[in-house]
Amino acid sequence: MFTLAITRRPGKNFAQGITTSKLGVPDYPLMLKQHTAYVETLRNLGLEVTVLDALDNFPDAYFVEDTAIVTPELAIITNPGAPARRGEEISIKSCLKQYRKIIHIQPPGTLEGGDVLMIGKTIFIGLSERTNQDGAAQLGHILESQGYIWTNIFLPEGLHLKSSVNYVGKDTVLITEKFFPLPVFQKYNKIVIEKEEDYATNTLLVNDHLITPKGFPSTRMKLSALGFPVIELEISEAQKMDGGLTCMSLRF
Ligand code: CIR
Repeated sequence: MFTLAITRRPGKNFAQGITTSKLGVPDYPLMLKQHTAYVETLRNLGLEVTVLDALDNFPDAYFVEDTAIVTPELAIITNPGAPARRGEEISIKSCLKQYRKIIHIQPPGTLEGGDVLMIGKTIFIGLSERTNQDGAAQLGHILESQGYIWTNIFLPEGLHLKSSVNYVGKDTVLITEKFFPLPVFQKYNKIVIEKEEDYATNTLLVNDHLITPKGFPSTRMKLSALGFPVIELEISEAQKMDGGLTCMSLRF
C-alpha cells in the first residue's frame, strides 16, 4: 500500500516542455484543473500528497516520476537523459531525504524514472533515448544489493518503458501490441492494448484502484475484468506534453 506521494504544480510555462505530440497547444487553466483532480484522487485513495511549487526554469518538472526511484529502502536520484530536465532532481532530493536514504545515479549514466517498472522485487529498466546502459546498470546494481532482480529492455518504440507497459495487479501487465512479444514479460498475464488506445497503457495502480486516462473505452472495459475499481481521469493537457498518469507523482 502507498501512503505518500510527491507531486509538483505545473508552471505557467509548462507548454514550453519537450513534446513530440501533435495534439495542439495545451491550456494552462485546464492543466491546473486536471492536475488538481489528479492530486485529489490520490488523496481520496488514502495518500498524503505533497504538492511542490513549480520550478520556473524547468517546464517539465511536474513530471516528477522521472527524477527519482523510490523503493521501501532507498531513494535513487536520477540523472535525467534530457539535458533540459537536468537540475529538476535537486529539489526532489531535498524533499525525499526526509523519507529515505539517498543514492545518486552518476554521469555519464543517465536514467529517467519513466523507464523503471517495479513489480515487487523485480525491476525492468527500459533503455531509451533518456536512459543509457550505464544508468540502467547503476540502478540495477544499487537495487541488487537490496535483494532485487533486474532486467534491461531495449525499447522498440516510445519515450519511456512505462509509455508501453505497466503493472495493473494480479500478476498482470497492461502492454501495447508492439511490446507484447517481448520475452521478458512472459510470466505475466497480459492485457494487450489496441494501437488506437496505446496512450491508455499508462494506467496507474494505487492501493487496489486503477487510475486510467479518460477517453479509451476499450481499455476501460478490459481493465474492469481485473475486479479493481477503475477511476477515469481527464489528462488531455499532460498528454499534449507526452506525459501521463504515472509521470505526475512519486508514490511510496
Ligand atoms: C519529457 O519529454 O520529458 C516530458 N515532456 C514528458 C515526460 C513524461 N514522463 C514520463 O513518462 N515518466
